[in-house]
Amino acid sequence: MNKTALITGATSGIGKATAELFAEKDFKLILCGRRQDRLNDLKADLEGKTEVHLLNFDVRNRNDVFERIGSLPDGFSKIDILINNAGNAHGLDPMESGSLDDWDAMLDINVKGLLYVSKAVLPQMVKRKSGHIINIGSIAGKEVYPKGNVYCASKYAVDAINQGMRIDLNQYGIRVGAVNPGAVETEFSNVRFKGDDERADMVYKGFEPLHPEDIADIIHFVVTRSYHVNIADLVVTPTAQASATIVRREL
Ligand code: NDP
Ligand code: 8X3
Repeated sequence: MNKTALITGATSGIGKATAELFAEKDFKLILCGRRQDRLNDLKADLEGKTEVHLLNFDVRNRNDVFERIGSLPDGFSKIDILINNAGNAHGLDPMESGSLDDWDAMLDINVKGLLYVSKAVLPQMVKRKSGHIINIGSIAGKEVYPKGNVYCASKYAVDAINQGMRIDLNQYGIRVGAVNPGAVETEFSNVRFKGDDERADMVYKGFEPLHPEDIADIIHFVVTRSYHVNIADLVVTPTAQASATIVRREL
């Protein structure tokens, strides 16, 4: 059996694809999300390949985060790899008309949720002087784009937290790195546009976006380097995407 990985946001998109690939590669898995039916289905799919433990919590609920991660059963209590992936955009509106609820959601989930989960996992890594944390940022954490405002702010925060973690955890030999994707076709845009699936589909029209499996593959590459190699920060886009706003489409 390989190492144990805890993946947040495993019920969909990048997190789910990473869980599936890691199961193939014999990682023991702690899979997190809020949608229990999806967690159950994923466990049923992967259990023939590896050992899976499910944790249902909202990353915004700090008590639940600490309670769930703090009560892992013996076989899963040593976490080697933390993949801070849970997150989403909520809305795409200019600053003056953005919704406060959307802003709260993005900052509470993408920033504070990532911090809560990290804080719950870190003590054991610090004690062992080993561990690897992968933070899923975004191209939105490298470039601000029109109407991206608060989502971009949340991902710039992930970029800063990734750097801060790497600096502070250096003394413990804990590896820290970020993977920052451009456009990946997942449920991301369906969530951003609140169920307007037609608008969500338009985001990926006329070019081949990244697939969640592409990012899973890169995360797997990052965590399987020799211990002396730390991949600190990666930006990954579809070939058709040159920047957050420049995408070559053939419509
Ligand atoms: P999906 O919407 O497909 O998946 C998001 C995942 O996050 C789901 O598993 C969801 O699970 C989980 N999640 C959302 N909110 C919460 C919450 N409050 N508590 C716990 N879990 C939560 O999107 P992606 O796979 O695309 O997104 C994964 C990460 O990648 C995000 O951080 C996103 O910002 C980032 N990203 C995505 C890009 C893209 O183009 N798709 C590009 C760059 C970065 P559940 O609802 O079951 O809780
Ligand atoms: C997701 C990519 O460009 O929609 O983080 O912000 S983008």
